[in-house]
Amino acid sequence: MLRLTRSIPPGRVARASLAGALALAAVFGLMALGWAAEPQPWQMNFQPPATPVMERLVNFHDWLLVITFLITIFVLGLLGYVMVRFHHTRHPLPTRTSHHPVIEILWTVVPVLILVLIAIPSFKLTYYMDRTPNADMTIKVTAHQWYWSYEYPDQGGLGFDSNLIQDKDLKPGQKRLLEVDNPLVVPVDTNVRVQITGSDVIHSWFVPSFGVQEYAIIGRLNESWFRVEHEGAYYGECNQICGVNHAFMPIKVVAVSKPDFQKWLGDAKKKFAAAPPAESTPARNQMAPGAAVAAAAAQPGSGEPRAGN
Ligand SMILES: [Cu+2]
Repeated sequence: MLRLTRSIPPGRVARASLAGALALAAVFGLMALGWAAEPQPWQMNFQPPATPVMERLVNFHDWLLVITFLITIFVLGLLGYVMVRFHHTRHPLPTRTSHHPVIEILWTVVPVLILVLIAIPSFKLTYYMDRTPNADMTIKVTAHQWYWSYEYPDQGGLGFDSNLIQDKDLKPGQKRLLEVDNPLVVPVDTNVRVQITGSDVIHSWFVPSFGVQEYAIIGRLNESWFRVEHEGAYYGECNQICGVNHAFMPIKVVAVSKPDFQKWLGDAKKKFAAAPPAESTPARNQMAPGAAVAAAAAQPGSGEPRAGN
């Protein structure tokens, strides 16, 4: 059985976001609320990181927040000093100074140094996120108006479509607008290379707790990667406005233990071999009548050949 429970140790989350939470608390009197692998009402911060990439993104964000906080306090202090010290009651005769080379060099060089200080770890992280040098498995994601299809090229071309579960079909406990019929299932502690493409318009495969956001573009194969550290269900959405049902193509990734993944693979191969996924049938999703016609007109010839078919 797939386990859908979340199990991120609170200590790790707390450490990762400590600096950010402290800074936020100092400024706004707020603490980070609502840690979960899906969006929460009134959420103020990131979802808890589920991959090393997202952990690094959160740490980098927290570090930037501290720098931003210090700069803001410094500028506010200068402003306050000028307002008090040079108030016309205290300083009736304004100075005629118009240039001060030392200060001018300082206020040019110091911000440049700060930017360089930020750019170095930023570039390092960008390259780290970009792709994994040692992928354990590959998954191909194809975006359609308005659903996703997933393929496992390493697993004999296993492939299936992932569609939103309509409100009327939701079972108790299922999340509205986030739940799908066939989630993407991956093993934990595995470097998963994701290749992402599109079949009609530009979409974007975005799973916030993974730190993965990759455009799905027709005729291009974009790449990203993730390594899920804990079993659980992780939710995302298309985040590129892609048409009338853009909001109705959620992403659900279920991470399971390696033995459970093998078990799932066996079942899935049987299930999806019995009912091979139809390629790009635009009318199946909830769709406005006019959009169905437009999408159907855009479809012929644009379908991706599916591995294994
Ligand atoms: Cu989309």
